[in-house]
Amino acid sequence: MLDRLNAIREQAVSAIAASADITALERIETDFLGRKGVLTSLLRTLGSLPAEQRPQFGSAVNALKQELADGIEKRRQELKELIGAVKIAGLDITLPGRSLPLGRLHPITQVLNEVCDIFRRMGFGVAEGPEVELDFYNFEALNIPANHPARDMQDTFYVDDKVLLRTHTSPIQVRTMERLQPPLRIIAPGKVYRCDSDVTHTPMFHQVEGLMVDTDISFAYLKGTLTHFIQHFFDAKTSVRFRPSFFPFTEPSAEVDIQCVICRGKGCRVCSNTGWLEVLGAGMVHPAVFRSIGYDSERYTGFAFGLGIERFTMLRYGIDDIRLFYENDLRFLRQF
Ligand code: 2U9
Repeated sequence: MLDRLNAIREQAVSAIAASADITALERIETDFLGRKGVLTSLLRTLGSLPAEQRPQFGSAVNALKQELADGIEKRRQELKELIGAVKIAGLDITLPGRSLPLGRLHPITQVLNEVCDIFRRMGFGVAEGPEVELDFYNFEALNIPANHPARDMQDTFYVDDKVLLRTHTSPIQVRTMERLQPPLRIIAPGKVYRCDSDVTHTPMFHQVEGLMVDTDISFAYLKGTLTHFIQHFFDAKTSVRFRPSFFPFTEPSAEVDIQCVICRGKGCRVCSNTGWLEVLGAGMVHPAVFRSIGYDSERYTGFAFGLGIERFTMLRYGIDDIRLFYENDLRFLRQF
């Protein structure tokens, strides 16, 4: 019986010490000392003990009751002082906690992911590469001649004679072709750098380029793939047109326009009253590009394209100043 009393003491003492507020303490008081509590129930069994043991057991239970009542009272004072001190410090610990601010993806990242997802669903793999590149991968392998304006110091950030910050993600495709044989179907997303800065240009921006190479890839593949992409990104009814153009790395080349998403083709400030917006550049890979990385240009054909993510994001959300993306103003960024 005395062992049982010791076990009860141990249990109660540690519960009292662990109680963090008055409510928890009052629950302990009821459990051990209340009318239906552990010790009261124990006293009720007194009658079943041999008469000579009753006085000793009864006084042991009463002593424990007193001991626990004292312990509970002491803890009650401690908790009251603690709460008083916190209140004096100007804290109300009964208020609900503040929720942590939740971050989100930058609008450029959201649109970049969305563009990549559309091409992934068409079976394109995603390739990446270095932002600090060799002149060979950024220009030479892409049939961009030594006197081309893109190579000018005014347009490109050079590290030294042979090293530069990539001006497009095309070097990713060149490196991939060096590594793998056709058939090839990849997109190349990433940051690119150009010496340029105004309301529609920043020195760093994001591109997604794409490349498909096999034995019978025609211009029809290019038109079909890009029309599907545009009608998924903008609207299934968006009109698309292909205009002849020129790039050193593609022949023939085209610029791709969509019906203006702002005025629906009626003519406005954004489309300079033409009703059309240029959104992509594309073309059939120039045979000289295939030759520079060792593909048989008689056997293989392919198409390539490039787009600027900032431009797509501005058109999607009707934003007219590209610099808003890079000012880190939370009032702007929280809208996406
Ligand atoms: C390889 C061969 C060909 C990628 C291409 C364009 C056309 C193009 C611009 C769009 C807007 C750049 O961000 S932008 O200013 N891009 O017009 N890019 S074809 O052609 C390649 C790439 C890699 C091996």
